[in-house]
Amino acid sequence: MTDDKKEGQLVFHGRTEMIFKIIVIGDPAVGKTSLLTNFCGEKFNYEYIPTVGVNITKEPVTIKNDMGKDIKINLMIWDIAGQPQFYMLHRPYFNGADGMMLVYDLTRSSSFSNINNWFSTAVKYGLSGIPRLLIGNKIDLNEERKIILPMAEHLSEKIDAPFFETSALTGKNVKLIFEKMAKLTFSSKLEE
Ligand code: G3D
Ligand code: MG
Repeated sequence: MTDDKKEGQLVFHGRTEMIFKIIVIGDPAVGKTSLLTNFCGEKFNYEYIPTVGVNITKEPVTIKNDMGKDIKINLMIWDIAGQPQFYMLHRPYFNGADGMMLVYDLTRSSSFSNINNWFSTAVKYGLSGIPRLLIGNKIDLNEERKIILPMAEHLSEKIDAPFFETSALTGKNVKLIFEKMAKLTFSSKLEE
């Protein structure tokens, strides 16, 4: 790790660059890793942290602040590694998260109902106050859809998480959700 990284771990890089920890949670096979690979593209580069059972990748996103000035946000994105034993997540995964993406597969009802459990777990670890997004992935499989919009909108209100539908396969809305996550975390830090 470079000195630069160490110092920048939490917040400021000369005022215009910030780094946030984002966790991506949801049932196996909903497309969490695929969303990341689609977003990060060819330079996708994971660092595997065996003790926590996660892959971590860093991706810059540029957003505009209220003054119209460009702000570079580095998203440090934590993705659960494949092995089932790691789905029993523990504290280090959640610790210090600045934002969370709750992902379900819109063709699979169980992955949608489990969002409540994923959210409760995050709350249990003290993350009730951080920005979050509700993401229905695999919209390219619209004909096999099980989760209709009113259901998702209802949950979105209940857990206070803006809702988007994406496709990691076609890339639809993928960039949008990561930019939205960057904006929400940035705004929440300003309020602190
Ligand atoms: P996970 O990280 O949540 O466990 P993965 O999920 O990203 O590993 O994806 C699980 C499977 O769903 C993969 O298929 C992947 O290609 C597929 N998938 C992910 N996102 C989408 C999507 O938006 N649309 C469609 N149609 N498929 C998607 P395989 O066959 O490789 O297991
Ligand atoms: Mg995965």
